[in-house]
Amino acid sequence: MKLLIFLIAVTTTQCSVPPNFKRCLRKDPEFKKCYIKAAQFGITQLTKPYKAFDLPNLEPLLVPSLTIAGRGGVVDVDQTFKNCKVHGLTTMKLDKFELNFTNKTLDIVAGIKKLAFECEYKLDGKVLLLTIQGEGDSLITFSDFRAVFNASFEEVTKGAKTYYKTGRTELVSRTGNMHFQFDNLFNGNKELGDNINSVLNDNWKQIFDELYPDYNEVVRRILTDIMTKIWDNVSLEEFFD
Ligand SMILES: *[C@@H]1O[C@H](CO)[C@@H](O)[C@H](O)[C@H]1NC(C)=O
Ligand SMILES: *[C@@H]1O[C@H](CO)[C@@H](O)[C@H](O)[C@H]1NC(C)=O
Ligand SMILES: *[C@@H]1O[C@H](CO)[C@@H](O)[C@H](O)[C@H]1NC(C)=O
Ligand SMILES: CC(=O)N[C@H]1CO[C@H](CO)[C@@H](O)[C@@H]1O
Repeated sequence: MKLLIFLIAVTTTQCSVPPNFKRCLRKDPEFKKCYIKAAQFGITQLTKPYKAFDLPNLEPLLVPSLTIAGRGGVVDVDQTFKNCKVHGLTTMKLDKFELNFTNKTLDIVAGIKKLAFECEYKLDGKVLLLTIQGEGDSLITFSDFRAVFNASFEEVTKGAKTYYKTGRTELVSRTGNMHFQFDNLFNGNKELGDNINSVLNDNWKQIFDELYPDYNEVVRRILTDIMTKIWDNVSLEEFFD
């Protein structure tokens, strides 16, 4: 799988906490409560680009290209998605957002009611033994999406400031439901297209399970990228002291 996310060059100079973000102080006895609220608020603020961080508007987030290669199994389909608009990231609700400064880790548990990928697609292969082929517009929607996301950091000192360089990130995700809509399958043959869309939707669970590593990796990369841009640009001192 190849992912091309945020290929724009970075031209950053000076940074600090974005003006519409809330700060929390480590010496505050309610520090933990404060920063989970601040993080939750911060997420809702990402509906505008933040140029200093090279952080685009996340609602929707534009992803130029995503590909998933067929490799046997019940979903043996070469899938190419282009010019994707990812909807729903800023509606993420945090259930847990916990920093451990000793271990240099961040654990997040979060939910997104509706996470939708609106893309131009090209499909070629077999799904559940049926031929699927076509290109056009598509909408793939994950409902009640749940994520457990963990990151570990390395401390990097620049002058008097300490930054968290993102190391390994892990994501485990689940979805309550999935809905597929591929327009113009089989060169616009409506009957065949409607039929395949129904088969996909009736069997969404099996398809999700089969493509889980790919879907999960797409979301992990997106979350890692957003998080990295913030931690790279704001020191711990600017965030918390
Ligand atoms: C400490 O960090 C490692 C990964 O760097 C992680 O596996 C472990 O669960 C963390 N421990 C705590 C207590 O957060
Ligand atoms: C932070 O991580 C350390 C291990 O590096 C662990 O001993 C400690 O309990 C963790 N703190 C919390 C609040 O989880
Ligand atoms: C990831 O986060 C979850 C939820 O906070 C936690 O239970 C789990 O131990 C973490 N795993 C790692 C490897 O840090
Ligand atoms: C000044 C600064 O730290 N800029 C960083 C902002 O984030 C981007 C993307 O991660 C980095 O490449 C910059 O170095």
